[in-house]
Amino acid sequence: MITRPDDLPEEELLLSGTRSCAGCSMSLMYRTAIKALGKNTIITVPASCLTVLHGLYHKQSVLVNVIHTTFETTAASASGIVAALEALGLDEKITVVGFAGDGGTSDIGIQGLSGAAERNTNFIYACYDNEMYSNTGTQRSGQTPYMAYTTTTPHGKLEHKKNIPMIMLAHNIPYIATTCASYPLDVFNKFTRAKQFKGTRYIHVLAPCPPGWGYPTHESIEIGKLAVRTGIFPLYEIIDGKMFLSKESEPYLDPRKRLPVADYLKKQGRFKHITQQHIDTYQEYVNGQWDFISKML
Ligand SMILES: Cc1ncc(C[n+]2csc(CCOP(=O)(O)OP(=O)(O)O)c2C)c(N)n1
Ligand code: SF4
Repeated sequence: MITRPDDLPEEELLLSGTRSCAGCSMSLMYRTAIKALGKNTIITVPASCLTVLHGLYHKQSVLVNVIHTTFETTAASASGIVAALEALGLDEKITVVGFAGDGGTSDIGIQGLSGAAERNTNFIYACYDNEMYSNTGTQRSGQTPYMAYTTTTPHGKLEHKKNIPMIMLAHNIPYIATTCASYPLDVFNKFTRAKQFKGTRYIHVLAPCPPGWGYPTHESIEIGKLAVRTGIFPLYEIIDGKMFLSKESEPYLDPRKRLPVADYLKKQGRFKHITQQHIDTYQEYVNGQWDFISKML
């Protein structure tokens, strides 16, 4: 486990000049995640902003092997790669990773993901969660939070987020973690830890998106930290079914230490239409989420 930015490997596997937007926290997170994964990795990526980040053949922005697959097939594609590596006797040497957005994970890709997890396929599945279908102009996904504006929820989404890490927990897989692009050391450590397990490992990364969420490009890191400090996005690991709160989130088990959810919501254009009643509902939801977590610890 590393504790200082200086401890991150110096070699960059994500090259400068990607095609992601200014201030994209997904690209920052990806830079750190692939440092942890290393060059002996095959990543399969469905249609998403991450496809765009990689660039167009024959110019590419990464030094790891990447396969672009169709929107719904991330986990199925990873299962095929794992089977091929096993047949070639290379499965101990090469890490297979499915890396998808929240739409590709919690909506269209969930069937393949559930099947692969049920088989305990030997791969890491990482979902970067920008809470909408960003690549196609910000439509609602199952991960879009309550009351957020998207082009398909013009008055705000009426439902709360789908809890994908808990759905993954129901598959009895050995490793589950949540992390956030604002905490690169946590991102690095969780991808490194995931590599140490065999079977299906799932990492859910909150990745703020300036154009989709409606805040200035230089605020991505602060917005992600506010998601953690308000308790909206708890950071934890679940190892063989046992939950461990990460140190970034530990203080917020105590409700008095959590910042009010309004501190987070009011900084983002996607919530600018919300009323005090919505904020109260949001706060109750977050408090309930922590009651649930405290029972799991
Ligand atoms: C079957 C299918 N339906 C729709 C699309 C169009 N499409 C491409 S990327 C995308 C959005 C992906 O959203 P998400 O998985 O959340 O990743 P993000 O764009 O946010 O990075 C959509 C709808 C497609 N490529 N294939
Ligand atoms: S739309 Fe959002 S997630 Fe996609 S590249 Fe731009 S900032 Fe990143």
